Amino acid sequence: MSSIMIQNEIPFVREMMEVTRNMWVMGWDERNGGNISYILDEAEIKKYIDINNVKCTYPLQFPVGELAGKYFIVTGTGKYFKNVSLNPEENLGIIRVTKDGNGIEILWGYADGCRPTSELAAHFMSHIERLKRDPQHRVIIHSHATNVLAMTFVHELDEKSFTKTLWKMCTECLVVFPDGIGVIPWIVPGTNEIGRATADKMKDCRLVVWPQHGILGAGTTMDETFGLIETVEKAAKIFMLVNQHKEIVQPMTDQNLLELAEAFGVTPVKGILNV
Ligand code: 2HA
Ligand code: ZN
Repeated sequence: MSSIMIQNEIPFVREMMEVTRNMWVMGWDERNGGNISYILDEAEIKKYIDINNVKCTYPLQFPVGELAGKYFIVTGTGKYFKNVSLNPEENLGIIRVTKDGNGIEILWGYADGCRPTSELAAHFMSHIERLKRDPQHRVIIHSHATNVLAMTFVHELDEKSFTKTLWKMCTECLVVFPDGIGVIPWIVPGTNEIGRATADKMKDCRLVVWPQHGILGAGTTMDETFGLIETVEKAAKIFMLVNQHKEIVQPMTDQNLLELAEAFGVTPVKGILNV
């Protein structure tokens, strides 16, 4: 069996191959756009790789003591989602945060010598905040989802208003993300600053929009996290389609949203509905 076929058999590598392929096919992650990190259990990794064989170690600019000893599979910096399923060992890596939280150890992958995503600060800082909220949290996905990005050019960037518009674009939205969407100001990508701003929003919600850039989603599984972004992207697409017309003739009302929340037993984040 070739090494690619062996990698196909590893469930978490397979999940990364499938989700990156799907996101590329959706047209959301052009070139090296987008990145994913996924927390793995040591017991699961040990079935497939030697966790004592550290290929290399390097320091982090931002200490992450809260993640010390944790394992992740992470897309490589500069790598294309298009190519992950063709060559996972070159485009993905498995890393472990050092015991002091000041560095990472590469255990597998990045075969041509690359490193984890340039957005590692945003990923790690967001993982820390989401784990505080939910010990089952595992996945952060960043994507250049097309219509979300487009919407940030034409919709006001107030996060309450942004959330409400999306809730009203598809009936399922409020049920899928009752905790709403955080929106940060435009910040240079790949910096600790964008990481900090994103993670601050992740304290209260699982979706953060980066204006004129894309979106981050957080979840307990790959499917859930992908599904969150997919739902927002669909709603943003409806918004962009509807927005080509002068006015919405049949809007969803705040009362509709309230009834929906009651029917599905979700609690809309406070301060958005006026009923
Ligand atoms: O991985 O998407 O935000 C490239 C990017 C940076
Ligand atoms: Zn990006």
